[in-house]
Amino acid sequence: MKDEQAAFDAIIIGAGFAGVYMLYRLRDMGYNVRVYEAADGVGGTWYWNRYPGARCDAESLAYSFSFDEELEQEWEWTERYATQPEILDYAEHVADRYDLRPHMLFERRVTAAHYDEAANLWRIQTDEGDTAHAPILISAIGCLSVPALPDIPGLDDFQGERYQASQWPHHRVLYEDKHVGVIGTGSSAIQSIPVIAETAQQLTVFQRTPNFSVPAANGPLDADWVRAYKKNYRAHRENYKWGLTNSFGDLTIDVRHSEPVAEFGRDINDEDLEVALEESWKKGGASFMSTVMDSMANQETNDRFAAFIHCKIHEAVDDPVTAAALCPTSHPVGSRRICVDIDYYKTYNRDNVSLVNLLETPIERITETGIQLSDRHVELDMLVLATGFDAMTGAFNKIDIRGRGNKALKDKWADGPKTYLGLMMVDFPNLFTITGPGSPSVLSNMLISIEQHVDMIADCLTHAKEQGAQVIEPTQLSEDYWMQHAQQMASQTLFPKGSSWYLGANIKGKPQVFMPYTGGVGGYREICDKIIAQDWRGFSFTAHA
Ligand code: N01
Repeated sequence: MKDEQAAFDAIIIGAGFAGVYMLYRLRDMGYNVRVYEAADGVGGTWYWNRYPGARCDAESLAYSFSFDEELEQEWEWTERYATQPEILDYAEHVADRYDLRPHMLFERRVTAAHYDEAANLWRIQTDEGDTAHAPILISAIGCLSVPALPDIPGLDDFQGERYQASQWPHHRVLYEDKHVGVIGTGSSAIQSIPVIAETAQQLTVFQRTPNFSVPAANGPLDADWVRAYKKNYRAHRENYKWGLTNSFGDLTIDVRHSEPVAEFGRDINDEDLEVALEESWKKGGASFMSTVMDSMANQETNDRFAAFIHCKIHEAVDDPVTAAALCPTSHPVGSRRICVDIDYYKTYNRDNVSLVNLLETPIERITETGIQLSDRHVELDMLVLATGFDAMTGAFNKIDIRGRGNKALKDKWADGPKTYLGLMMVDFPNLFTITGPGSPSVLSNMLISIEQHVDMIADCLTHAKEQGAQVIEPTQLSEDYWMQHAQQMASQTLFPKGSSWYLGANIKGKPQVFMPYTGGVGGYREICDKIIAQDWRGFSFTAHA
């Protein structure tokens, strides 16, 4: 089936969790909707990221939809942190349970989206030649969906098996009897390294910048515990929405368990902090960072967290040189997304695993048979690239998006993304960006942020209808204010010190602007709710002439 000049009430790009829920809401509102998806199935990030060991670093019971109490009661998660296959099953279950697939076209990559001002329509094209239009266009393209290839000479010369973590093949990849090399030590690598190490003959990890990682303390979920938790699901969900237990959720029934032990690092002495961090470390998960509330705002507090993790790395890794190389010193803890691992550091004690510190022996080039370092050649049968993404703006730049007066989004964002609330943009009327740059998105549990944005978009469309308006757009003043506010908020944190993908620092030539909103899901929701209560302050709703 192919769409030719097909007319819809709304077009959604992407069938990940954002696209799925947006479709569910709009169909319920009586909209005729089409979803275009590049993959041959739903799931978005969980469709593509099939690398070994891939699992969520937010807890399953929190990283799931809350919009339907029956759905949340009936779905059974098996582990504290769900694996990629289980999350993909869940996404497929949701699509089937609500009969959403008939509205989706798969294996269609939207290549262009142009706003036709005279008709007040978004006209889209796909790589399969589909053409369609709708007054409303919704981007659900994900924040981390465009892989970044490393800029290393000779990358295509390699004659062995080569895989990209975020584009992992669907067939089974075998490591037995193979010399495997992994480039990168971000979340994807840190999850896959312990799994590859189990069967590879030899695994060599090529590390440029070490990352901080905390243990997941993963395990099967206890049925009685889950039953008790689900009795209070509504209350837990409410907490997550407002960030009361921090955005990563909480696995204890007693929500107080995860409350910070101090607001400021200065209020807690070294001994007490050590005890508190030890308890958080044992408990596992990224909520380790909220043991003291100013860990991401105060360098001294952060340094104490860093020192604690350095000790843990030295405790876990037998070889002191390897341990020292694994200790991050170039950035504050959490300023690059903290990793959550299962036995990552201990993996370096295996006889078949070695670490190459690229800061000492950089890669000169990739060869037909391996990697040429400054001092030696490492022979490889398989190369795994876990080298990250062109985050947050990369997926937008892949589409030729044009607004009023044929203005290209690429030009508007030439110095960094500009949005109102991460949700809409001046000169791009009726284009909504779910978890776009300028919203909490990647700094939050994505499911919480997705639901909030989708509900807000649904309310916004209802409001426009009630007003008799067909054109929705933020004002220039509100967009400028939001960008200024978001940058100011970020500057009060340690995040910008991370030289991370949050800033676009991992992509050559990309403008360095801190992209996600650092005010937290609760603070952000409060602002959005106020804006709505004040008659959608900062948005203009006009009739199409
Ligand atoms: O990517 P990354 P990722 N030579 O950008 C290295 C989410 N996620 O896919 O830092 C050598 O973090 C690079 O080194 P450096 C999560 O939000 C979530 O791992 O540039 N190395 C770095 O070590 C996460 O933060 C889950 O010096 C090169 C690595 O590649 C985000 O995705 C799981 C290089 C890239 O790390 C991205 O994580 C996985 C070169 N030329 C991912 N180029 C969950 O659990 C790059 N590197 C939900």
